[in-house]
Amino acid sequence: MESSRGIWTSTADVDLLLRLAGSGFDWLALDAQHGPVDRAALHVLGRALASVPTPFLVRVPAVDAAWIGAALDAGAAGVVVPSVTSAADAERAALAARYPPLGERSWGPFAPLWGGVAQDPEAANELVRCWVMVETPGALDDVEAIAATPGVDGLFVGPLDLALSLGTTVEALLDDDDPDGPLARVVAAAGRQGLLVGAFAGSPAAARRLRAHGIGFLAVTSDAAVLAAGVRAVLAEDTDP
Ligand code: 3PY
Ligand code: MG
Repeated sequence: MESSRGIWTSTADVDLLLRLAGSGFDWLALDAQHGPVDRAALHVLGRALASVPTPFLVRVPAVDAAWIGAALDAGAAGVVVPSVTSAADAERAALAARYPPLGERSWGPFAPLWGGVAQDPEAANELVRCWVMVETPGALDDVEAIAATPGVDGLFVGPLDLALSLGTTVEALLDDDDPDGPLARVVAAAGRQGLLVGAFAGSPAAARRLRAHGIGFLAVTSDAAVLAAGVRAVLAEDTDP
């Protein structure tokens, strides 16, 4: 299990994002599926993050080659592709993340315009990470084929949508220790192909339960959650109003 701790962010505010980038997490995941991060915001955030060492991923809005290319052009170390329902979806995502001859990514990185250096296509193909989300019944049914898809580097579980679409709860999903249960199937499929396996946890308690399944690449919290927790802690400590 490759372990690392990331923070999931929805903000389009560049100053807040830079603070979070320097807060000790191993990586950030900018969520462009839910929230205000559109293509223009992504560009501004990518330019700001080019000046800090913390890598960022972009959760793109859908299986969308244009968005995948734009996220990587903006300097993302990888993409997290949601709502995948089949191995064919996974293949489309993987092809969009790599330049020819491995894929169909179009040339247009912004690093040189921002004072940096563009990775050459071969290096970019080597370094980029294409995470495919497993959060639908279709992806779960096809998980072995998805894991075997060339160019898919990791399986990333979305517990909220997976539970919703399976008609169960996140609690039940995380506590399911059946060796044929959904999380066990994802971990086994990833393991057979030597892939990374990650997930959105959202809280340290959920992260512990996901690690118990062998899932170590985790978005442990989110910008909204740390803000809410900070406010709660301050109000609880200040008992003398
Ligand atoms: C999910 O849990 O479904 C996610 O996509 C995490 O944001
Ligand atoms: Mg989801």
